[in-house]
Amino acid sequence: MRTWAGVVAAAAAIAVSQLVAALLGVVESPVLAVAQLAVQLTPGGVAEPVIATVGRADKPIAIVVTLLAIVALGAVIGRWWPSVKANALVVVLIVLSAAAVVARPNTTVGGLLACAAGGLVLAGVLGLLIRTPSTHARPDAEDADGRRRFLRLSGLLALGAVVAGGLGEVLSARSARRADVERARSVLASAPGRVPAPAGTDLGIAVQPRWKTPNGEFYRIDTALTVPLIDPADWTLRIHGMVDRPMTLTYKDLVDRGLKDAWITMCCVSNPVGGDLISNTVFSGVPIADILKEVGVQADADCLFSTSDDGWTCGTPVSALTDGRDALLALEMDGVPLPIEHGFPVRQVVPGLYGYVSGTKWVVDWELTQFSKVSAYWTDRGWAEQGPIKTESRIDVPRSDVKAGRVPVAGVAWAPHRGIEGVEVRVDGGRWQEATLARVPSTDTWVQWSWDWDASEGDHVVEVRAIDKGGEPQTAVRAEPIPDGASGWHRISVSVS
Ligand SMILES: Nc1nc2c(c(=O)[nH]1)N[C@H]1C(S)=C(S)[C@@H](COP(=O)(O)O)O[C@H]1N2
Ligand SMILES: [Mo]
Repeated sequence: MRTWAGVVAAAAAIAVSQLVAALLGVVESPVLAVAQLAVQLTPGGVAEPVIATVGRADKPIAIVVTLLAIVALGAVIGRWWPSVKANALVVVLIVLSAAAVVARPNTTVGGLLACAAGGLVLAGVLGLLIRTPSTHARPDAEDADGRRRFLRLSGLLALGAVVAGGLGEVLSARSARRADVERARSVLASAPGRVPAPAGTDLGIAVQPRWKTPNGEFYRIDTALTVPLIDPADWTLRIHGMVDRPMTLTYKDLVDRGLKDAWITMCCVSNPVGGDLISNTVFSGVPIADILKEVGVQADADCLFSTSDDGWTCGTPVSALTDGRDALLALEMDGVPLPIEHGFPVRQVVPGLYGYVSGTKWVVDWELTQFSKVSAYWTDRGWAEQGPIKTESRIDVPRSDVKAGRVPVAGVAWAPHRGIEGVEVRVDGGRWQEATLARVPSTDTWVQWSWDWDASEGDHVVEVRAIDKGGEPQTAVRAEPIPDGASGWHRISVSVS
């Protein structure tokens, strides 16, 4: 009974804190702040396999685990109620959630009030429930009347919690804010597919992913449980640190400079061999090199340390931003303003570097500094400071078992900014055979390849490897994504009948 009372009290506390947060216009409620902090405190070695297995479900899972943890804590507090211990735990819960709120960027007093409200409701509901006869005077006695009263009361409270929580969701400052930002996004110039994919980039093989990834299929990786919602009119990028002329840019400043289009393949360092955390599209933005020239980067600054609106950080080598490659402060992808999930209003994209060291979404702050003085979100968690994308190749076709005879084998290969010179395929460890390559507009994108296989009946293993334009073959050495990206040949097993 006490445990149940604790559960109900915790549910009521969560609901009320959500409601208070919504009423006070808090964009990130205490529950979300706690979940986000838990994500941040998860060591890289744990995060990596979790992301690899659950993929995009990582965000709802983090929130559900947080809710369950709070409810479990409520159950413990209920068991101990009333006691000094139980009260102390309530205080601990308030302090911890308040700490989580404060630890997040954009903290408001409303968030702290929502924490306090949650704690008070927890204690209040327990006080109410556990004073009822069935749990107070003789908890084990068969006091049917008291029992019924307890159930009715806790049922009512549980219902109230659901209603309050639901109301909080409806009133949620977040959904209103999201609608505002979507509106702001929709009035910006937009021409989906404005830049068509260059001719010959697609081999046109059925079931193979297109060379240009549609925005809706572009892979997504970030630590944001709820995405930052930024009105472009409010967006600024503050540039400071080891520069001669610090400055702050607005969205309009970028638009006024004119946008450059560049086809860029982005890849996540967590992409396993054969994985799909890689996509290709045309980004439009202002060359980062131009902006760095304007602010005057000091000679001994080797790192652009960028911070997003949600506090995520990233260290990018200044050399990769100023060596002439199409490193962009991007406003658009595939002709439309960045989708909110992909960094609206402004993000970075740098050809040749994994996203964790280059692709800051919702970027708001640039500090020119030195790698020896800073450490970024993922380097803090065991990933390498430098993250050039490794040469890799993947087999996409065939996807299932095939009939004997002529079988198209096809996929993609990439060595962004070095470029792909050739792709080779072999069957059952035999001789490497040269695949045909599709065209590409630059060295910055992946390239489609295909090879015709005269398949004989039986079980076969097909393998692929790429050679970059420097003549360097893709390594056969298997490496896990941690610390600087997976390597090894992708192989598939095919049954031919
Ligand atoms: N603000 C922010 N930017 C971020 C991240 C993040 O967690 N937060 N993740 C990075 C990583 S690890 C990758 S691989 C790319 C992914 O970009 P996408 O989601 O648009 O594909 O974004 C990068 N930028
Ligand atoms: Mo990533």
